[in-house]
Amino acid sequence: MIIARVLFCFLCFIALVYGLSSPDMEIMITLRNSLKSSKLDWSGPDPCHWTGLQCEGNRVTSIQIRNTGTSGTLPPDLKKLSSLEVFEVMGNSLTGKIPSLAGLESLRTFNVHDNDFTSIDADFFTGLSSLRDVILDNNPLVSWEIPSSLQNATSLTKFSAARCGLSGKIPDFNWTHDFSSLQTLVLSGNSLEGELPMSFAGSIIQVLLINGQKGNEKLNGSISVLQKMTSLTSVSLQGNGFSGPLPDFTGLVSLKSFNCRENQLTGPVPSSLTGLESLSNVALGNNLLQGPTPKFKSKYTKVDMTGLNSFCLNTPGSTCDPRVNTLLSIVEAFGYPVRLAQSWKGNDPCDGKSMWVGITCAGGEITVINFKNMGLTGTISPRFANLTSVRVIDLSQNNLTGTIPQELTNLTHLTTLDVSNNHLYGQVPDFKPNVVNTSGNPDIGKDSPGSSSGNSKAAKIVGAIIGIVLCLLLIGFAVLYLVKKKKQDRKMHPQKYDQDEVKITIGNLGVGGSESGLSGSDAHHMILEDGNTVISIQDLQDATDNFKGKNILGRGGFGIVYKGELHDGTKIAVKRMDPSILSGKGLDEFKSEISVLTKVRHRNLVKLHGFCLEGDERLLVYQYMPQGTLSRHIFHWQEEGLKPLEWSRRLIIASDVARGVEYLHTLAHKSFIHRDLKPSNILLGDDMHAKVADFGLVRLAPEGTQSIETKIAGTFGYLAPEYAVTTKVDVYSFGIILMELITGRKALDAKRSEEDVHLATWFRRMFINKDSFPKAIDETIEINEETLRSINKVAQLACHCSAREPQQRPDMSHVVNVLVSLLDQWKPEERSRDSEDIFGIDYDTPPVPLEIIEGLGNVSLASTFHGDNTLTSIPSRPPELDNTFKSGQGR
Ligand SMILES: *[C@@H]1O[C@H](CO)[C@@H](O)[C@H](O)[C@H]1NC(C)=O
Ligand SMILES: *[C@@H]1O[C@H](CO)[C@@H](O)[C@H](O)[C@H]1NC(C)=O
Ligand SMILES: *[C@@H]1O[C@H](CO)[C@@H](O)[C@H](O)[C@H]1NC(C)=O
Ligand SMILES: *[C@@H]1O[C@H](CO)[C@@H](O)[C@H](O)[C@H]1NC(C)=O
Ligand SMILES: *[C@@H]1O[C@H](CO)[C@@H](O)[C@H](O)[C@H]1NC(C)=O
Ligand SMILES: *[C@@H]1O[C@H](CO)[C@@H](O)[C@H](O)[C@H]1NC(C)=O
Ligand SMILES: CC(=O)N[C@H]1CO[C@H](CO)[C@@H](O)[C@@H]1O
Repeated sequence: MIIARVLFCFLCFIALVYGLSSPDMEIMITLRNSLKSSKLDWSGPDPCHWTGLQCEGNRVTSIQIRNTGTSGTLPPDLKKLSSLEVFEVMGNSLTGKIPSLAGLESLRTFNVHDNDFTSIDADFFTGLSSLRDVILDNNPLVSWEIPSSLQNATSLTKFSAARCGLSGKIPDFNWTHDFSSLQTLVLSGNSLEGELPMSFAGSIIQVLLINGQKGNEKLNGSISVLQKMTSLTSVSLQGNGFSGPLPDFTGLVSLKSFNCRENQLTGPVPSSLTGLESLSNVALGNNLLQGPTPKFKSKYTKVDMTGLNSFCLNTPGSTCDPRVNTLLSIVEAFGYPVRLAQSWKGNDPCDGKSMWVGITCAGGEITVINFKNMGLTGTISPRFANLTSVRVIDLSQNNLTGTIPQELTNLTHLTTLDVSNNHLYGQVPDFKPNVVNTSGNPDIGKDSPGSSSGNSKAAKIVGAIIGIVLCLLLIGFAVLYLVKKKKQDRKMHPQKYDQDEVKITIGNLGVGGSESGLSGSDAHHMILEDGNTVISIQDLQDATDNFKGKNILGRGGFGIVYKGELHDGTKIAVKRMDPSILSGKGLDEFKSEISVLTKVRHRNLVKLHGFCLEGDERLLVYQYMPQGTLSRHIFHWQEEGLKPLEWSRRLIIASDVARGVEYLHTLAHKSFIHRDLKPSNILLGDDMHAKVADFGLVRLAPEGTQSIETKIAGTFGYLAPEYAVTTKVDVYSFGIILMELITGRKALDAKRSEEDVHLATWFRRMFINKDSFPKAIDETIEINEETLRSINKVAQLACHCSAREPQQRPDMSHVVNVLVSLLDQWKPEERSRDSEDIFGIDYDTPPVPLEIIEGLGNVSLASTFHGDNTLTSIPSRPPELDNTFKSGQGR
């Protein structure tokens, strides 16, 4: 008895020491001391057991204390939590500075909205290369600008900084290139000024809310760049100083909400907007819009037109007077100047009362156009020729470019065309004598502006010099490249050259994943990043007892997986490729796996320790996952002598897998499709958390391409019905896995009657009938009212995921949200028991995560198809939008 006690105490002591030795302990205690909250239970020696915290190993990965009435400050050295992935403290009363988290490479989510923070460091975003979601809304940060360090956050999908004291300009970053995943940009209710950066063109931004900038200087200039932002779904520009016309909306086929109220927009509402089928909300009031009052084609479009504009008539769709149309077509070439739009109201330019600026009439006909010195830019429209009665046109002292249109010579009554002091060029058409005055246009008579002979000679000489320099540079690079390539070849075949070479380069990778972003067979060379160890064949032979049969963990289509142990005691799983398939596809597969795994780091994806490419050997070394595959635990638990999985555990596994796949789908510059998701490719650790394995089939989906050439691969039963390989094929497979988790039945069960062979079909049938459904649930799951509710939700999700039509399936981010919210709803008692179960165990096992690779996939590689590569996700509509439509200032 005494011995047992002593032993127990000793174990406690060990656990305590171990707990305290967590590298995060010190900073977590500092954090605890700087926060005040009555709701958080942050007592106890192990931070991993504190409310709202999650750990992996003994490192804190997630801090989520939203809406907990917490006050206090954040410690300046918070970034010592170097494994932190999720930081969410929204809806509290935290004050002071948002400390720099520069360098936290794994940080994915940073959400501090609705607090009382007053400052943030300009280097906040430096090195945050995994950062996806940033939400800073509603904090009284004192005047700060969007920092240039944001360019380091290349994985950004959502940047929301509404009402948080931003000033200055929206920086002219290379938005499309640097933020190739950015879908949501919210900057409402700040004090931003300046113009929209032209580099927004081509971006995949879907939600752009920049309404309600305060102060005198607001966002201004043209909104023409929107035309090239074809992914936009929701736009609010309300309450700014934007001017110029509405752009062409033809390409914006997903646009649902467009709010441009309270700006200085001019020109007619284009038919590309009124005809937009996708549009459900549009608000145009309080601008200077011209032409006919728009009539929207779709009856589902809700139109808010309250407030003033400069439309010719109030009845939607009624056409304007021909003179109005002519004048509008003339000023179109000037970009619809604000000054004219302010003055030109109504439908009669010759109505003595309304006094249209620049227009003089006689007998209802326009006789004089006087636009002298109005700061006009743009060109002279040929449509002047429609003003058949005009006598005088004065366009002098503006900044007009282009040529004088030939059509103007048709104006038979024209006595004066004064275009003096502009920047016109080209031949002057033949007018009657003394009609045209072109003085003060330095380039008039020349073919193009600035083509004076002296200049062009100088330019030619400069051009020649630049050409020569470029040639020399090119030759230099070519030589360098050849030298480098030779070196790399040498590294490729170390046995041929030098056995001591450490860094290995693989040529002709089957997929991209190289820094250059090359994909397909175009990718030439990839230097593996530091940190991926090359492990020698000798070490692997030692580790696996020279690949002894007793160490075999599994067999797959491409080779055998062995269990092993390195000299330092690290347990590993070694995937040894079958020599017979080392060439061709097998090798491609192997290389693709390396290139993907070295890029991909996520706690729900299996980790690659290292690899070995020596002689004919092609070996991958993974962490060992002691609990094996998910199939073991849901289909074979009886044979294996395991306990069946509880529902809460299944839910956790499902959300782990969903997170892993979501990550794959939304990687920074590239998106990966797994294509062979199934329970034998899902591995469990001792903490019973899941990681997705086997990226052998993952192919890089090049960004921006609508279709990719792909090989069809995968496992029957999990394979989506369509040929097109998009991220939605994984969503389908995931739906099937959810069904398996619910029923304990395999995707294909040959023992069943013919109509029930396919799990998906059977499941749907059972699910439709609420009475029969409980019979479909795995009988090892203990059902009570609450579990049943949860299972029902998951069943619904499973059906949604495995919908026949890919576009009907949700995105993985939606799936993650649903599962996480189900986990959140779990009974508190269940949860605390569960989290002990998850995290407590970490201190009993060695710190090295142990994993295995199994299920290399009975994969067939078949013909080539073109697929529609759907990579974007539609974010749920932000609450922001509804408010901005109503209040305008976005408060
Ligand atoms: C953005 O970066 C890409 C790649 O570096 C480059 O091709 C492109 O011209 C850049 N765009 C702008 C507007 O600088
Ligand atoms: C936009 O506003 C700035 C001041 O913030 C001003 O200098 C600039 O001329 C304005 N641009 C336009 C096109 O109105
Ligand atoms: C202007 O003239 C062109 C041909 O000269 C004609 O097709 C067009 O309908 C006219 N536009 C208006 C607004 O009168
Ligand atoms: C006209 O252009 C010149 C340079 O091209 C510029 O300096 C001047 O400010 C411009 N004037 C107006 C009224 O825009
Ligand atoms: C001028 O008008 C005549 C007929 O009225 C037409 O044939 C000709 O094309 C017009 N010229 C231009 C340059 O518009
Ligand atoms: C042409 O315009 C210039 C500048 O406005 C003026 O000085 C000159 O007198 C004009 N020439 C004629 C012939 O009207
Ligand atoms: C714009 C910016 O802050 N860039 C930084 C990105 O990160 C590297 C180091 O990781 C810095 O050197 C850059 O200055």
